[in-house]
This record gives sequence, C-alpha cells and structure tokens, in this order.
Amino acid sequence: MKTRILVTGAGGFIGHHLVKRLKHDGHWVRGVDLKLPEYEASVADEFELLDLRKYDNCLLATRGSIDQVYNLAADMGGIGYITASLAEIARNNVLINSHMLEASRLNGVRRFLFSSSACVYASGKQKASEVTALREEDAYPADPEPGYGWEKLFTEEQCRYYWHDYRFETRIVRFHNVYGPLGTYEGGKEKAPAAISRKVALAADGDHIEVWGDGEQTRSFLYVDDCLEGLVRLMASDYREPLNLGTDRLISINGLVDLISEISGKHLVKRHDRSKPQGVRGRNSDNTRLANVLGWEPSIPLEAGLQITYKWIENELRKGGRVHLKFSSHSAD
Ligand code: GKE
Repeated sequence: MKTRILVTGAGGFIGHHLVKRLKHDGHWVRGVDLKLPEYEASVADEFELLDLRKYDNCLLATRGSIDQVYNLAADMGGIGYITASLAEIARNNVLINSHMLEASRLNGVRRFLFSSSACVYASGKQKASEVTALREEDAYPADPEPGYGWEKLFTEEQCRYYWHDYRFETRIVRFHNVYGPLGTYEGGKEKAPAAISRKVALAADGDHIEVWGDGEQTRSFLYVDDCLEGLVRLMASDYREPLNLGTDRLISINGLVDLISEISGKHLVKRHDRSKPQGVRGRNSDNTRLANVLGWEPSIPLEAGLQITYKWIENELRKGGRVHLKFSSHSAD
C-alpha cells in the first residue's frame, strides 16, 4: 500500500516542491492550502483549498487514513514581513498549528512533522556577524524573534506535550533560510536571496541596488532540494527533538549580493539602507546533530543553488517584460 501523506502549505514554496518530491517517491499525496501554487500546477493526487486556522477544516484535511502530515502551512515571509505584524502572524500560526496537531491526533495520523524555524533561537546568541553556529539547545533560555519566533517555539513545546500526554509521534525541523526557484520574489514576503536576485535582475549594468542594513549581517542559506531531502529523512527517523536543517556556510549579505551580481554578469553598486529591517546580526546552523541523526548533511553549494534561483527569477521577470525594459540601453545578457 502507498503511504498516504498530507502536505499543508502545498500552495507555498517548500510545500509545492515537497509534493513533487513525494509523488516522485511513489506516495499518495493530498495538498492543502489557502491558495493554489503560484507558478505551476500541483501534482498532488488531491488538492484542497482550506483555511487551516479553522478547526473543522483541519479535521477535513486530515480525514481518510492519512499516515503522515508535513505541516508546512504558515503565515510567514522574510524579515520585513514577519516584523511588520506580530499579533496577526502569531495568531494565525497558533491557530493553524494547534488545530492541525489535534485534528491529526484525532484522525489517527501516525506521524506529524512541524516546520519550525531558526527564528526560535535566543537573540542574545546572534549579536555578532562572526556568530557561533547555533546548536539546538541554544533556543534556551528563550528569547526568540517576537511574534513568529515565539509561536514556533511554543508549538515545538506543544509537540512535546502531544508525545508526553498521547504518545503522538511528532518531528520538529528548524529551517535556516531556504531558497530556490518557485519561491516568492516580490510583494513583501520574499527573503534575501530572492529579493536580491530580483533587484539584480531588474538592474542595468552599473546601476545601484538597495541592500537592507550595512550588509555586514550574516546568514547561512539552504537550497530547496537539500531541504526536501532533510525533511524526508527526518520524517523517516525516530528523532522527536528539534533539529536544525540548514547549511553551516556563513556569508554576509554583501557577500550574497556579490555572488548574485557575479552570476548575472553585472557590475552593481550597493546602496545600503540602514532604516530597513535587519533581524539578527548573525545566524548560522550547527549541523553536528543533523549529521548524527540523519547520517547526511546538505551539500548543494550556494553558488549552484543561487545560479538556478537567479535564472528562474530573471526568466519570470523577462516573461513579464520587465527585465527587457530595464535594459533598453544595455545588453540583456
Ligand atoms: N528580505 C530582504 N530583502 N532582506 C534583505 C534585503 C532585501 O531586499 N536586503 C538585505 N536584506 C537582509 C535583511 O536585512 C536581513 O538582515 C538578511 O538580509 C536576511 O533577511 P531575510 O532573508 O528576509 O530573513 P532572515 O534570515 O533575517 O529571517 C528569516 O529567517 C528564517 C529562518 O532562517 C525569517 O524572515 C523567516 O523567513 C525564517 O524563519
């Protein structure tokens, strides 16, 4: 019998990619989201438009002998988005996650994966660009990102309670800035790799592009295919505690801009805007536990992942006639 899998957030970036991966692996997949995937049709066996903030919809989504739930549905975005409305984001995500956990348990789901975030880590441990990579235990004493991070940390705890009280099997992944094609690149929810790719694609050779902050803040970035591999491995594992899923290659945002500019073949001048949201000063993933638990680590180089991502975003903009316009007096390639 095929494994029956529910992916919530299947209209979003990681969820859409995950549905493709699970179908490729031969599973039966139901996708659920508020919206359809933006850039291509879902290959899920069933796709249902449901608002998972409502408990009855979570019962519907988990009906019919579902074996595994990948709960990726979330109100989320880059640092500009998640710092703009704390109450609404926290409320939406508390509702989705609490209701999905309970509905999954009542409907007999065998395993539930919760998508947490590096935003759970204590801010005091992320104050320097040359930051020490974060181990899973660095989430405590708790001082996470307001709103979004607190909600993620609370739901991690709730997963533990579901094991404690009901022996309900949960898996908890902490994503570190995942990027790749078919992700949001404009409109306010985009994260740095997509936002900078868009700005570079729209710029003409020699232009200025806006970079938030002084650009010396640091991050590590995870390509989506590595993310999928980690998710599938974690679901199959017997590990119930939170686990980082990221790379441990620390790079400054200025370095990221340089890499993307190089891919584009353009020489661009950075214009730093220190009034824009910057989040933590430095953040990196310690992958010791990831490697121990999964017997595997992400391996796709940043240059390779950015190349694919940049080309996809540039092509999307070109289809909309926007790259072309910007290049009226310059070469487009
Ligand atoms: N979004 C964005 N757009 N960020 C920019 C830009 C830009 O045009 N230019 C520079 N940056 C800088 C931001 O100021 C920030 O310091 C850094 O890039 C990364 O921003 P981000 O990708 O939006 O998000 P963060 O890594 O700060 O935070 C994200 O962390 C994830 C977990 O790793 C969160 O927004 C969540 O999306 C997520 O949980």
